[in-house]
Amino acid sequence: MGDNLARKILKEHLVEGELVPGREIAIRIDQTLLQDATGTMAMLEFMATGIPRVKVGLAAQYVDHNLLQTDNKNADDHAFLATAAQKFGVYLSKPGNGVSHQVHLERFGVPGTTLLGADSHTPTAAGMGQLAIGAGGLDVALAMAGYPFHLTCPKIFGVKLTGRLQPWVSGKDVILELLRRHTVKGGVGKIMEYYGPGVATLSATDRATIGNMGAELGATSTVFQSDENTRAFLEAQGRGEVWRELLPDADATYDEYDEIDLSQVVPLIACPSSPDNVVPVAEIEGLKVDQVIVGSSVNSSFRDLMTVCRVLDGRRIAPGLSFHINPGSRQVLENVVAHGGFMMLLLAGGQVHQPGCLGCIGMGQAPGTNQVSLRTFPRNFPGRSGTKEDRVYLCSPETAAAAGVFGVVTDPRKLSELLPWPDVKNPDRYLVDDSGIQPPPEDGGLVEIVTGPNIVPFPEFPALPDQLDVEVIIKVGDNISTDTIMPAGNKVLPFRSNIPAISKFVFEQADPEFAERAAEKGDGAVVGGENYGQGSSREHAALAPRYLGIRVKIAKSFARIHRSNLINFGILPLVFKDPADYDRIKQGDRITIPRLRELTQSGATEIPIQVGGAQIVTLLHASERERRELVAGGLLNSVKEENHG
Ligand code: MIC
Repeated sequence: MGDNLARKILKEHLVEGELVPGREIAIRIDQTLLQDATGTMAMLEFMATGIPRVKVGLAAQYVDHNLLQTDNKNADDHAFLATAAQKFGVYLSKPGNGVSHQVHLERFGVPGTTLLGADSHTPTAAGMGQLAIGAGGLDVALAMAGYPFHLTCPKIFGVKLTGRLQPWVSGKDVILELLRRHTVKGGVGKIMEYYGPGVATLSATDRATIGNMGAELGATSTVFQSDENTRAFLEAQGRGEVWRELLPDADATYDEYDEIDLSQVVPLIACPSSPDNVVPVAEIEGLKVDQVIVGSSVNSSFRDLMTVCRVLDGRRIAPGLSFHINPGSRQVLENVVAHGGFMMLLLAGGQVHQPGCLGCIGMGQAPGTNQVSLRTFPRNFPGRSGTKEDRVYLCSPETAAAAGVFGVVTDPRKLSELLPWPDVKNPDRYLVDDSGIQPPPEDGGLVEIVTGPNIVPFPEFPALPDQLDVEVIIKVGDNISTDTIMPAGNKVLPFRSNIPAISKFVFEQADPEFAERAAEKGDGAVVGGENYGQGSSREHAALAPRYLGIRVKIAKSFARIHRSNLINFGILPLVFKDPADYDRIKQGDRITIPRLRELTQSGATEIPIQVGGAQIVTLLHASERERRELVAGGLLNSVKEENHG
């Protein structure tokens, strides 16, 4: 029985445990990625380890989220990151140089290596044959410090691709098809591995798109083979020497299995407000569109943008519609300019923005009330755009371009009536300009870190008490995303390095009084449904509630990264043994958890809790290591304990 590719890479990197799905393993990390919104906190956490220089093969710090400088805060954070990067041996990708995922693919990714990134879309690097995993900032900080990364050994979900995509259909439609079939929970606890003859028909950037949005399936990672297409992309980047071939064994097996005939995939669109609310574009044709945005975290590559340029060439954007382009990197922008695409966009009436995440994380580009916005972004969780009750749809660049021309949702295959399918390919040789990347000096010892007033020291948390007596501060439903727990956007993101300040925004959209109530009550609990904490890797969705006194979250199930983040900051992630018990708890109830410390320490799985007069059984699925962290009051406390014996 042969090995699949994910297993091969895991085997090569395994430092603890056995590759048995469900068991805890630890893997060696070769590269790390931080972006600025998660990076300031992660950098502070790295500093707390006291290690003078990063111990991974390559560490990169991107500034791509907090690009608006409306006061000192973001600029202060950038100065902090730039100087800390120099001091600790980290490559810095400066503001305007692009989105971490695209730039990492272009300049740093190496096939067959592991990449741990403080961003859930880190698996974009699947396009490069990397095993890339999104994690909380603290996990990445510890990987930078040379610690292995612990995770639950995932199942490997093999997706066999056959056939070839039809004109006007692209990688985005493939991942939307998977989301349609398997939902936002379908990948939890799994690595998605694409294999079969259809893979060779997909470019590195189409694979990157599919990898990026594997995060929307809840998957731990996504893996693609490293083949001639990977080599072509690396050679076009002038980095051909890092290529190596990586394939699954011919008789590889998978824990789960699905198959997609690429020739049968049609243009798809995710409707408000979940990435798995997917229908064929044809089904909602004619819906008036007010705004279109192409680019940001995903679908911001040369091929994607140039496809849009070619559609718009010699045409005008439909009246009344605003059409935005957010290039994935300066390199993409330079190459689009060199191929004449920029002029096509400008003459068509498009708005071209600087490379970065921008509206994808609610940094500007919010739609107006009741407006329909079509975006090639990966997420459309409620309110993420910055507008309450927003109507955000997710689609391919082809579908976005068709809406730009017709002003209404249109199956992009109808563009054939106006022009031949452009079939844009990535260039054989990109224009490469690394002036936006600042390499670290050989010795950063003398570099002084600039710490502005927005950088507030990391809060300290006490150890787990013997018993908890808490009030349920909020009860929420299924699939609550970290955008609901800890919103992003222009108003909130600048506080990512200031936990006391950012904690005021926890659950702001769902319940504006949450933060005040939680702080007033002292210790508290949150009750949730299935897949609680899906979406981003932002550890602030655990750290800020913990700061407000949340000690326990009880849910029907948790999303992977959020669950780890909860443990990292000493919040107990308890799961209802009987999901029906969810209905027996309401907001305002008092919960007592006797012998909690003892039960956590002893390895007990069942943790009985008392609600009013009744008893409910909850489960604590946690490894020995995680239990130590919970008892210590969080991962940093437990690392400090270990280091001081
Ligand atoms: C996202 O798409 O939600 C982000 C912005 O990339 C986040 C990171 C963040 O919240 O800082 C992610 O996916 O992890």
